[in-house]
Amino acid sequence: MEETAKLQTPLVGIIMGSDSDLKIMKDAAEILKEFGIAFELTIVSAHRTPTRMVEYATKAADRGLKIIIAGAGGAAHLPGMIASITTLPVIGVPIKSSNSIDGWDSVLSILQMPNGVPVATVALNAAKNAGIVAAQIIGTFDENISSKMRDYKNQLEASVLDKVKKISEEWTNDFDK
Ligand code: RP5
Repeated sequence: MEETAKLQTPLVGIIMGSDSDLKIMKDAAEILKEFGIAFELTIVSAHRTPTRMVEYATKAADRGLKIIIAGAGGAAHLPGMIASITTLPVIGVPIKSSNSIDGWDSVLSILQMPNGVPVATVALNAAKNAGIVAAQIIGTFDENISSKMRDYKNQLEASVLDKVKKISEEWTNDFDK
């Protein structure tokens, strides 16, 4: 499955402001690999490589990307600036980075976009969820991915029910009787 994801034209662009974001953003890449969705991953910095940022956002749709996942921390302008240029949906990942005060700076910079230029913002450091949202969007036009998403959700449910059983064996629980 992973090999397929590498050979196909990427559908999801994962970008981040710095290589220091990779420890978080790799979670988006890993879940996309699990779903067998082709992606690319690179650094695009709004502040340090503004020309590259404009070029990336301008060419993204024509290159075949369907969704951009953009992660940044601190004065996290990358997702919003990408969203201001491209017509593709942008999923923003706020990162608690070395220049973050407490993570709220990253969250609010990405979340509080003006009307007309949304960034679909996930929780702090939640790159895995960004990958899942991207897979869900692709699932709206790819039945194979939609079916994998159903399996994924079934697995989540099964793992919790397994824990319910284990806890019930040790503690009292009237609800499931
Ligand atoms: C942001 O500044 C990056 O997205 C990163 O989260 C943060 C710190 O970058 P480095 O100083 O570690 O390169 O633009």
